[in-house]
Amino acid sequence: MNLSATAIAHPNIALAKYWGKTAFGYNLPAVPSLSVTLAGMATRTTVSFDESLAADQLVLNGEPSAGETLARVSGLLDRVRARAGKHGLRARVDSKNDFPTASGLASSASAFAALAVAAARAAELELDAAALSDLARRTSVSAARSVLGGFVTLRAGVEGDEVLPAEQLAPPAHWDVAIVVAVTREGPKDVGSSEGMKHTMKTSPYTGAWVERAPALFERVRAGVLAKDLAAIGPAVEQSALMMHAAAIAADPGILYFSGATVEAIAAVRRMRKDGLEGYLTIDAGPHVKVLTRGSDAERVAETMRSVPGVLRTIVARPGPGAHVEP
Ligand code: 2P0
Repeated sequence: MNLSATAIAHPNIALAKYWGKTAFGYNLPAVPSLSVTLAGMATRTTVSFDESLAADQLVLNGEPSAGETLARVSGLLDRVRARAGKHGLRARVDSKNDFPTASGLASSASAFAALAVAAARAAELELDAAALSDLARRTSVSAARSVLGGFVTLRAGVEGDEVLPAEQLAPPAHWDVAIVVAVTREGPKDVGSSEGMKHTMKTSPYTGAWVERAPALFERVRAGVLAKDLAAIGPAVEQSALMMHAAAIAADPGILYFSGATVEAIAAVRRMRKDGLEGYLTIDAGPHVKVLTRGSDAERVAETMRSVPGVLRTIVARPGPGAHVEP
């Protein structure tokens, strides 16, 4: 019996941000989000259930890993074991990113999407994309989105939700856009997303405004993606990111993910637009700035961003597929 499978998943970038969980339910987002799953960068994860193992084992990018990360992995494996009726069976998990962890691209999204797909297949569970997305969401909300390809939405959790999967809004070929990542630091971030959003929700006086206004921004982004209208979507994309950061900055104590280079890059994007090159920024839980632009403008935007003081390098990413089992 070969209870082993390998899956590939790609990172995603949210154009309408998720930040904060609901007070009820299990790991449910407080606001709706919309993301683009990216091609070109991938996590490749192999899960092997093995009767001879006494405990789950995790190897991350070639190094044995334990503690909090292994506990999160085991949490997802426990759900798979419970569904498959394989309670006593431990697993070996081997996961590799082909992109650097400090690249400004969330590795937890692709990591837990790949883990969900590989673990379900290895346990011989027949789960559809919605069930796999819900499984990933229970460990990391953004991972629910990486299960699907192209343009992906995830609604906010409501009281009574038992399952909450992400859904594909449009396939990768729907719209020729690119995300230019301006990398401003090589190294780990200060405050992790889960911790940062929890602290924001608990202590920021702007939490109410964020949770109240995020759905309208999400709707604008959703309509703009469907209409392939960059000028319509852009201001909402920027406001979603800046409002999320404003809420975090106003927490007690404030969480500031920006560096000096982040601020320089924000100014550069605005200057670039004035000069006629259209691109809109978004920023995640780190100092890197990501610019949404037309596919045909991507290289020119990347060149502009590389000239910004403090920008170390750029990565050009385009819409890509959802998570899948490696044949
Ligand atoms: C997003 N981020 O929508 C937002 C914007 C970061 C900033 O989703 O606690 O790793 O595992 O659900 O998904 C990163 O948070 O947090 C994230 P958990 P997650 O992409």
